[in-house]
Amino acid sequence: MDTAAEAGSAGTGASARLDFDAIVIGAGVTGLYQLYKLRELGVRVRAFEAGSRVGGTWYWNRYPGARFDSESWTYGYAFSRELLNEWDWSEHFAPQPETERYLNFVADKFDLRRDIQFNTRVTAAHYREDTRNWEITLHDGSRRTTRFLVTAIGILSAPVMPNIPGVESFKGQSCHTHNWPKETVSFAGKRVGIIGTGATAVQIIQTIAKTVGHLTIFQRTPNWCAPLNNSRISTEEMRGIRARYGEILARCRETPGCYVHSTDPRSTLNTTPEERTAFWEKRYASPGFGFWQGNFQDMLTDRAANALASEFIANKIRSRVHDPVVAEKLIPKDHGVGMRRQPLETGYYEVYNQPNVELVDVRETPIERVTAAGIQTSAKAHDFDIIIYATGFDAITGTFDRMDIRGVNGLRLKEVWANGPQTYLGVFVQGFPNLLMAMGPHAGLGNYTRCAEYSVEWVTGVIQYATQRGLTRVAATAEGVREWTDYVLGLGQGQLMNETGSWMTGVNRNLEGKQTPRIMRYSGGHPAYREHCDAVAAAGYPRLALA
Ligand code: NA7
Repeated sequence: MDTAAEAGSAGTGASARLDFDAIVIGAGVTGLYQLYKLRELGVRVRAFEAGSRVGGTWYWNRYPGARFDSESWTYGYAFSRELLNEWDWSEHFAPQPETERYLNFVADKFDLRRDIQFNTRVTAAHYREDTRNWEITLHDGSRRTTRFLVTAIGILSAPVMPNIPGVESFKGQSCHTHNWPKETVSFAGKRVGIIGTGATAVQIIQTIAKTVGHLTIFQRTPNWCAPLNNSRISTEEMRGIRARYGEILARCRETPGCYVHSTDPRSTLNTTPEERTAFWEKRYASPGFGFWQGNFQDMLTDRAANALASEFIANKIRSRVHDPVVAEKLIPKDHGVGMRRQPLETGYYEVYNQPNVELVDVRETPIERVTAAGIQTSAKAHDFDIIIYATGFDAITGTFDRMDIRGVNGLRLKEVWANGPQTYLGVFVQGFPNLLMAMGPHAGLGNYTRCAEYSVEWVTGVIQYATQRGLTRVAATAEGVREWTDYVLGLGQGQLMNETGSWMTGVNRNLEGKQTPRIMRYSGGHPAYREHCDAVAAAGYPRLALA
């Protein structure tokens, strides 16, 4: 359906006078499928995307070494058997260019681009109670009206630069990893500084270390990294994967994080030291998130169990890094293994054995400022040609906060969530009718596409239910939000991950008000999340106010 004719018409009470029935913000993994599903429903829909092409995370994060940490063949969309049949993955953990190609292939196959407006950032979204619709403002000041507004904005799409003075004064090349340039950046012979040692930094460091002239890594908090154990997928192997897609996807549906990995039912301390060492050796040598998602069931809840698993990894680091002083610096001391999202690596620790690589512990020698020539710490001046900011994101709620989202009576979403997200099922917020968050805070989170597909289908179900019945106002109730929020906060208690500062608990030390961990995710496992949401849909959405 051509929507151009409707665009620009003034929003009034009748849906036909609104520009769209539904607007989707974002054309990444979630937004693409959301657009597909809403189009299938026959509603007038348009997606707005800040990037110049589809892909979201896989469009922006084009830094060297960016790749999956989830098995490629568990990450692709499952909704189309034809798509599963047509796409071959070349590696068990595909690099970013391949994933970006995949998402473009999906956009082509389903002719999605004709309903996406690219290079368009949504800056504001205001709800109008009199006409029960949303009016969104684009970066050029123009506006569009819609009955339903669906956010598909990801959880890691608001990059944050470090709060270090002088960042603008650097005369060389520099950028945040999220905003990596499309042109190839050459590191050969260059003096490079990188700030950060999260999952992103680990991928870049191990990649550019192969060609860089000199690399200085500024580390504040080390992370517990485990080997990715990636490999190529032969044609024959891909054929086998394709034949097993049914089984693979069924397995992903059963595990808490929608990965192929699931925890071992044993408790760590009920095993002998020999048994657990053998088990961990196996996990350490296996591909993907095995050590994090496939460990003993108490690894992320029992401190003693966690300490033993941490010591196992610490010894691996000691055995791989030649200089014992450097090795100790690379071993986290303030949190245990798996309490933050585990970075996966390929030769990361060996990088520190290279003579042209230097580790700077910024807790010992803090960065004082960025200068025209490089980075000045309390100990010395480091001169660079390139500075990379692998400093992370204002995760989960940050992208919402960067838009001016206002609900009933001008209520600001940022203020409603000032003390942490409050949602109904991670989809609705009280006071924001007709706003649906695909992959919102407090929803089930894990292997991203697996969770996003479910989220999109559930959101689509609500819109279908409303449109079929001529309902024009779908709103969360106070009880619904209170019950869900209390339930999610209760579930998260006792999870060591929720006590640790990281993007997963909404902590970003560069941002005011984001210094202490909060429960940002539903932690009851995706199967239970789906069961809950399915029951709500089957009962006709009892905790929503429908009119
Ligand atoms: P992360 O995991 O949030 O990592 C950001 C890193 O940047 C982390 O090591 C931070 O140290 C460091 N950082 C941030 N600001 C500073 C300052 N001012 N000084 C020194 N170091 C700083 O983001 P990533 O992009 O690596 O990964 C995000 C997710 O993307 C990842 O988990 C995957 O799911 C994909 P800190 O730990 O705060 O001390």
